[in-house]
Amino acid sequence: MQVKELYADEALRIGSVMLEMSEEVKEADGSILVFLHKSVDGDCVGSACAAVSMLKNMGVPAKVAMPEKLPDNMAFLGVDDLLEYIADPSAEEITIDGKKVVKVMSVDCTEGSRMGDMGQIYDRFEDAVTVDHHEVTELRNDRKWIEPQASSACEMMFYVAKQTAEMLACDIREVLDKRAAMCLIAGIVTDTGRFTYTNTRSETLEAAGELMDLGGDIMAVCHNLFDKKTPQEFRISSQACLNTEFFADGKLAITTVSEQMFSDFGATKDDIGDVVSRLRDVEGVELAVVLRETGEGSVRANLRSKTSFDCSEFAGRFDGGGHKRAAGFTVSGKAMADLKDQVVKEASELL
Ligand SMILES: [Mn+2]
Repeated sequence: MQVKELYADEALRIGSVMLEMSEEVKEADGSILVFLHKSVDGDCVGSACAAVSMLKNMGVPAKVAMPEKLPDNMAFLGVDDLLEYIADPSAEEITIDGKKVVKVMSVDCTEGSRMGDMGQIYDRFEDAVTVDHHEVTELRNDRKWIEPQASSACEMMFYVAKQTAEMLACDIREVLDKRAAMCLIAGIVTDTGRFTYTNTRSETLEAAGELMDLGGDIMAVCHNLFDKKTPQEFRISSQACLNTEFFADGKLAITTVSEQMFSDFGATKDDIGDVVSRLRDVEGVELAVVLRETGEGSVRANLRSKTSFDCSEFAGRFDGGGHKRAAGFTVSGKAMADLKDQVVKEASELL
């Protein structure tokens, strides 16, 4: 089956599952929470906000269950009213706007273990509706659309919105408003690295084109998510680049960012977000790795590869995951220098 037809079928299926779910929730006078992964990015925030806004347009109270604060560079999306920060995820009954949460959805991730504290809530529901483009081997069922060929969860959500509008025989704007279009384009731009990664397909560009017509502003997204730099972001990322070491005949580039560096520069993890792709862009580099101390006694690794190295498989060795060209993992109870040595040794054998 052509990818496009596949998208259409699956998007239609999920659109009708969402409609069905919203009817059930209306009857129960309840609400829906939409979950996303920890270390939030443009794609999970964009697809979650679009899903919430679609559900609201279907007439049900819905919110995004945020595992952490929204990064400052996403403030331009203006989505604060769609986000819920749940102080006690272990509480027996979770309510939003006074309505009990009776159904859940997840976007850009499938497993509760990737959702931080919010996973405690998500894992209580067995019938979550899911839209995800990460490779997962299990956890598939007829309420989940998992499409590793899609560039982003946002691209998938766009096709869901499109098919839902078709099903309701209404204008897509009634399902997906201008703000939601902006959110979706933000995720597509993020996960395709502004349409430069190999996950950019013609379907991706078609979706982006239609989203532009619906009010999605690619220029605003690129400026806010990529080009705009605070002075501390500029300085710490430059320093991280300067500290880079090369191994395996220049095929492996690796740098580390310590807690000390973060405090010296007055910077946070969001300020080094683009370092790993800058390392990967260096001629001859196949695998780029950024290790950073999280401040919680663990070290986070971000991996990017250029053409052949399977980052997802490598991250799997450390209980992490992701995609072939971009993945990550977190290791606790190991010094960053030791983890670096281990990564250099094991990755060099594969390069
Ligand atoms: Mn994604």
